[in-house]
Amino acid sequence: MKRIYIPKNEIEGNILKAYLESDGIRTDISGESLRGGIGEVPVSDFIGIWVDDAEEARAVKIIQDYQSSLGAKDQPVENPKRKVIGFFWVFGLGAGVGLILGLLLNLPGNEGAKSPIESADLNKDGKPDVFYRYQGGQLSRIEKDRDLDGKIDSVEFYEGGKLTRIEADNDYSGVFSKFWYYGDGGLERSIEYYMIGEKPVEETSLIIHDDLRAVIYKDTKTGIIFKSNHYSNNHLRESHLDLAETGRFTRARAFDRMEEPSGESKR
Ligand SMILES: [Ca+2]
Repeated sequence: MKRIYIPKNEIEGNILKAYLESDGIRTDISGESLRGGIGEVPVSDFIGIWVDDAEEARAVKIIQDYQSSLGAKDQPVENPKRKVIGFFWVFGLGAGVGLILGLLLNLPGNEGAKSPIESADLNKDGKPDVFYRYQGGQLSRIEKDRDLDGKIDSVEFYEGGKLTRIEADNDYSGVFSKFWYYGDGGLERSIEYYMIGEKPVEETSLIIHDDLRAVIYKDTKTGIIFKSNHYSNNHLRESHLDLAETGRFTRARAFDRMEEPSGESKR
């Protein structure tokens, strides 16, 4: 086995592993710690992506293609645990901001003051349901209460006037569980958290130039990727499965243009 790459973070490591394995290259991400608890893995513990010596050239090429398709842009380090805390933080903040704003906006003499926050009342019930927050004169955040229950359920983040991220509570449960990340090429990645029975799932979609390329399903309790779907021209072409969560894909399915199964192999 040969180490060919040190991923920047867990997500990149998992995506690359899925990519390489979908091309039939046996891949190990070193460090069993990767399969440990969610968010407990410091970036420095990532020792690397390993492949068989004979596959080195092919694997390096696949990784280079992947990177150039991303524009070799530095992504922020993802920390899943921070993210989970993130939703609650945003949710709490949203509720808090809503409350404070409600008070502020009702203060007499506040009109005309240069506030870093503007709001709109879309359903005209007298209560604002969209908040625009500014930092240094620039839009930094749009917070929305889409179901009009008084709680923020979607937050758009802006940097330099450009949308960088959306966080949403799509089922209005009070937990922000869906995240979209935008780069120069538009939507690059989305992550959704949900349960399949007792299994907490993190579903990561990778989009390159408006094309869905891969969707990776991870059990966040075990840290194991149990399914990796690969697309071309937005059609599902391959699915790699590790339903027993052995840590290695044990089954691969191919799909035809109609997304009907056209072949299956076991390892
Ligand atoms: Ca709401």
